Amino acid sequence: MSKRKKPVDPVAKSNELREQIRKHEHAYYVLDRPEVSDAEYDALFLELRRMEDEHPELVTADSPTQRVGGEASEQFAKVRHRSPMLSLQNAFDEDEIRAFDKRARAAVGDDVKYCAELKIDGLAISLTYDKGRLRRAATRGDGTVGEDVTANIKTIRSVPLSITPVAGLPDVFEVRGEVYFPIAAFEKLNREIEAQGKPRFVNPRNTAAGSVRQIDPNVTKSRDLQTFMYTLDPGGPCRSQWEVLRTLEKMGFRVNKHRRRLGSIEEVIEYHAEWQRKRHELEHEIDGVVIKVDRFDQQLELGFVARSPRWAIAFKYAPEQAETEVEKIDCYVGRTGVLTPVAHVKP
Ligand code: 0OX
Repeated sequence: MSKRKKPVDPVAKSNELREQIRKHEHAYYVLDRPEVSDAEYDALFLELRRMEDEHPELVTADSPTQRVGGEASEQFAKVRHRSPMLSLQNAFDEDEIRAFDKRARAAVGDDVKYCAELKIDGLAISLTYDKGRLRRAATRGDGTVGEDVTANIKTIRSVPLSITPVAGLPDVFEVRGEVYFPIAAFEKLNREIEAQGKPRFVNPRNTAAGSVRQIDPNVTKSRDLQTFMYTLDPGGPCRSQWEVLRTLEKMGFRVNKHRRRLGSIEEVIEYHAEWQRKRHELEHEIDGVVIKVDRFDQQLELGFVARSPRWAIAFKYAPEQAETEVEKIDCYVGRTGVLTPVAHVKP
């Protein structure tokens, strides 16, 4: 009998992908306990997005492609963001980046500059200032409603409790950016944790998220978290993303210094390649670079699709690979008798 490959049923396949992605998102965003690597998750997401692009009739209102983010935890007060916290569309290769450039130029003309930033692998936060003082800090949550983590964020030394004023900003404004775990601090924490005979934390990103969502701010304080800020809303005197970064710096925020203003998509591709080579020289993890159409008037023209700006894109890096040794293999027997082997590898 000849074995023939079963044709893929797009409805069943896309439903299955959505279920898998939902499960991984819950593990990652709600429980801070990832079950797969970011690369595996990205691959599933990309497969679903491509299927939905090809068969738009398959898109469901609750598809993970229709939102990005997690659910707010029950432990903290919920806060509604003044404007939704946007998410970034991802590009995984040069073709997708060139297509982004083409779409941008088609909409706003050829006089485009890009603000290129490193994509910090942390968690997004929003800081609300009122008359120059930090009034509230919130996590992204689902983008519309986040969690009030003010007491915890205030323990991070790089977050200004009051800012250096700049002309042209209203009393109340928001600053957004990333909280992350510096690699050295993460290693130190894991050494301490291991000395106590407890299991190591899995990765800096999830440990940062867990540290921000501690009930006791003293725990957050002990974790040596860091920040990089990149959004000012409203923009006040700024006319471009480049000016925002400079202004945030003047106001006292920590801003990443490796940003560049680039005049062509070829330079963007070079910037991406340069940081792929140099990423290990950094004191934190990055999972790509972020490209933003620099001028605000052009951003306005480009607008949004769903909850992603059409003027920005994340140009992601392929997963990291390294060799290790398997130390032992445990075998678990599931409820139905299914065996699940689990390999323990050297960190
Ligand atoms: C980062 C990062 C994330 C925010 C909303 C539209 C553009 N992880 O470093 N997001 C953004 O910008 C988004 N910039 C970044 N540098």
